[in-house]
Amino acid sequence: MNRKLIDWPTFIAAFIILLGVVVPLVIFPEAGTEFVNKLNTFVSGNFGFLYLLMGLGVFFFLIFVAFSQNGHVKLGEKDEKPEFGTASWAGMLFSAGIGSSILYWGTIEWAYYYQGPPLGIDPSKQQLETIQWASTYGIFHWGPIAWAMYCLPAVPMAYFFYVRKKPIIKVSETLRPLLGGVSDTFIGKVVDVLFIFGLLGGAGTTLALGTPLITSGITDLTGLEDTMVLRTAILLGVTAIFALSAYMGLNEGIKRLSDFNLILAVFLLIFIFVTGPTLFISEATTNSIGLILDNFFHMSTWTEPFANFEGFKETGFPESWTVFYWAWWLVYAPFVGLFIARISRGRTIRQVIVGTIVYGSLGCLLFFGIMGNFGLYLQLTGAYDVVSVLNDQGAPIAIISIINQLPFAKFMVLIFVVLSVVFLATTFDSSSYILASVTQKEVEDGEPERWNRLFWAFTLCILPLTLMFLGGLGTLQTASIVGGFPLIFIFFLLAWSFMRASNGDLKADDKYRRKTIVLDYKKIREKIRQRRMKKKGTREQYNDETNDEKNE
Ligand code: NM2
Repeated sequence: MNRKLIDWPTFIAAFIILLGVVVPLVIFPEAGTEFVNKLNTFVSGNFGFLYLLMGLGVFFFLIFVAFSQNGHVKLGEKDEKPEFGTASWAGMLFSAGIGSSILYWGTIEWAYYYQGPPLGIDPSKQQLETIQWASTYGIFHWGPIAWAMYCLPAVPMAYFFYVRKKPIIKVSETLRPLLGGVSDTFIGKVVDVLFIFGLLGGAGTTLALGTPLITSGITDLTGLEDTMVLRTAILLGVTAIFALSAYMGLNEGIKRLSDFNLILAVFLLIFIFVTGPTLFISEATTNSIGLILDNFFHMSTWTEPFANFEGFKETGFPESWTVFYWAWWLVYAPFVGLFIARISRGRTIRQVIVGTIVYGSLGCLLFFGIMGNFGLYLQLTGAYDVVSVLNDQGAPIAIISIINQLPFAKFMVLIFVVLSVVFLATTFDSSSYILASVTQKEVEDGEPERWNRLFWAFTLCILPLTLMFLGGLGTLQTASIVGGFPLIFIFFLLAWSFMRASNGDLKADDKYRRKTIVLDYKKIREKIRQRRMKKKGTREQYNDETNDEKNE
């Protein structure tokens, strides 16, 4: 254990911030909840549009970067090969950024939209529009804009780490071209730990959704009662798995678990696709792609501004769904960005951007298209009334009962439960890994200290667990979503800092190239001159010799 490697101010500040948020919630649960809820209503009610604009802005910014000169820049040496093959890279990226929530929302999100449709559609009529949007909107919320948000911090961080060769990936380091020496002060530390708080809340949301899902599955399989003890046992079991994976490191642990995760996920998806309504799933998913492409701008900017005028009724859909989702992706983004940066050595910036957005969105499209449309099909054909189960018994039971409609039901529920555990673990192992990296001054051989990884693995789990027991987990989630608000501005700074640094480097490169071309040109002229001289010399010699012959 090398204590010198730890960046103690950041480490301690991060820990104190976490305790500073969690302890008051435990001591003053009611006052804390009221305060945080008010803040949340204020932020998402008044600044929801900023989240939407940020999402759209980030997406177009990255497309611009990918296809500009900056996109050609290689993260590493010019002739370096990617550290991980594309399949492993895409798999790790997906497993880190996506947790068990995709199994949760992928299966059930449509049922919420089916009852409370978007875009001002009248919810009292179960019309075609309601159904198509129910099948589509989830794909949008887990689509290209969301993945662009994950990618934005990755690009500057990877750039500074691999191209400018800074020894550590940190937000403050990445902002140095703008902030200069301020990066080393208290403000730099605040920027570095801010995202840890957001991550804790985002992870708390993930755990709060994932644990009941896993317990419902286990209850269904074993007949055990869904109690707090069972939930705690499950959480500790999951923690043990991801702590081990983070402890073993990037290649031995995280990559292996992520490969396993993908194999299991592909099996589940293929099974549902083949044994379920294959044609319906294919058609509904294709239809959704068209709907999203047609309405991309409308969906990404829909703010319901005219609700409450002229008797239109406000649905609250944009705040409760799109803005909430963007905020949730946003609080995860610095961590996923750091992780993407870490695994992208040897790729070009364009490959990172296009790969993250395309593979990420495609992966989510498969989950939502296959699992969501399977549930929707059960509802529409009357084979199973998912909506009633959802309303009467809650989402986790509704989800497990959808899986129960598959052939070999119990076996598939088992696969679903194992997959939920692994999906949770693959998100948490990478977050512990990253938390350990940012609380160090330097990482030896690219890997942070093992005890540091374990420390964060347990912290990430124990704090939400405490709140789950004592109440206040919901408040923490809301708090993190609000707490992530400043990230909108940090995103802007990250983009700016990257453009400044990379344009500067490109210009310097250009000058160097031009200089070398001029130098080369000078060299060539010199060579030609020498050759001419030589020729002239030989000609003169020849003339001299022939003259001599003549004279003889
Ligand atoms: N996001 C992708 O719970 C999870 O699956 C982790 C959630 C931000 C909605 C990420």
